Amino acid sequence: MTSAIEANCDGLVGPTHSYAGLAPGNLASARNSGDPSHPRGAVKEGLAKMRRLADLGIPQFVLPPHERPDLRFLSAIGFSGSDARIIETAYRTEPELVNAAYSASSMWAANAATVTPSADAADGRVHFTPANLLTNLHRSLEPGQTTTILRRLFPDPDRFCVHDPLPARPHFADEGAANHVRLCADHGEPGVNLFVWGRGAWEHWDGRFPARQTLEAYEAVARRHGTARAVFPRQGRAAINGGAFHNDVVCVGTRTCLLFHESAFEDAAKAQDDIRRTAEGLFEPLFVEVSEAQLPLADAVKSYLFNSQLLAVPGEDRLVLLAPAETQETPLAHAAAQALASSNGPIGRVEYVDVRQSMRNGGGPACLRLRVVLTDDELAAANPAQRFDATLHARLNDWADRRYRDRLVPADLADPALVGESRAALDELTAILDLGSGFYPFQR
Ligand code: SUG
Repeated sequence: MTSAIEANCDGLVGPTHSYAGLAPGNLASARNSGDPSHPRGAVKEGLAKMRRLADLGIPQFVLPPHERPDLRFLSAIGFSGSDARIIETAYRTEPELVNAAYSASSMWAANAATVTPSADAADGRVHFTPANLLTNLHRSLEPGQTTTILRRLFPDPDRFCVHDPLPARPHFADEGAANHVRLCADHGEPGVNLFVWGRGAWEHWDGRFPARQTLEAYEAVARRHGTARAVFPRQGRAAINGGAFHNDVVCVGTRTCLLFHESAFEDAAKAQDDIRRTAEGLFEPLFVEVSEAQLPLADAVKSYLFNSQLLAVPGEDRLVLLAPAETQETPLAHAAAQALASSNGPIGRVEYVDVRQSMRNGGGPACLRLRVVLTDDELAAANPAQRFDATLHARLNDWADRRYRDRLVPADLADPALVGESRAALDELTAILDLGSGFYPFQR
């Protein structure tokens, strides 16, 4: 057996974190649109979560934020002149486009890419496909920089293959690992890969909210990665209509355990059969279904119980559920979490974490991280300066104290000073994380 561990790569919250109501079907994003945000508080919440993981003995990496505002995007659509003039005219005439150009949405690293560990890939390398995120304008600005980021973190082409994103066509709408779950006996063992999709590319979609992931996108990812043991369950239509814009809002899985809400899959019985059959000879899947009676979908979406990180913690026999504080505060979700931990099932205990700034945009603990299963050699080949530990935590806290604003309101995005502040923060970060020269567009 190859020894491997599941590392987490968290997106660092950027200096322009804001609430702009940019994501239809994401109920929290709509609800909090226009509210003041707290970028410094947000980045520190994320850092504290990374620290918790690192302290539990789980390898943790930092993914740097993207350059925002994306002035290349604004100039591509006809705003010209100095940086200040671009911002000023765009904000006056098309504030929604400025909001998109400023979005710090790359923090939700579960959407950065879909990953196939070497144990499941035909050529024995770790494969990544950065998500094209084309359903939402602000997120469609991410794939290019995400590709650069992943190639910096995982540089050795003999071990890692960071593909280009899929073609940016609606047919191949792709949201990365937010709709992918890998089950296995142990991380280094062969796994079963669940690629959960919302709509078929040729199908007429008339749901209340967008279905962001197509089946065809995931088939293409599995094909180019050479992913073994792939199953393709369909997301529940009712779940999408109820605000589960990604499957990870209603489902999470680690090792042999798949925890999901009754509404997560269009046909839950078939999904379980397919998984069981594909896992035959490797492991016995443990399905933990939470019923609508126990936890109504609306409460699941409000509390983000299923957007917890389900962790195999070194030295602990059973899994740990790292849930958002909102789960603790939603009575039925709290009861469901307690019931999971007190039953004799795969989950041994629950911890709660405060990521409220991200939650207010619909991003829970699981949204903030990209999971990458790595063998010891692969782990050693990742950029060491991005490995999170107590020293990096202190450095980044200090950096955020000096570089981030405490508070941002929507009108602040019209302030041209924010462009320079944001660049200065990223320039300093480039050195801290050893990202190399010309990493961001403004540095080229
Ligand atoms: O794509 N929110 C993100 C949240 C992503 C959560 N990720 C996972 N579930 N894996 C989204 O909907 C809101 C931005 C705003 O409205 O300002 C936003 O993009």
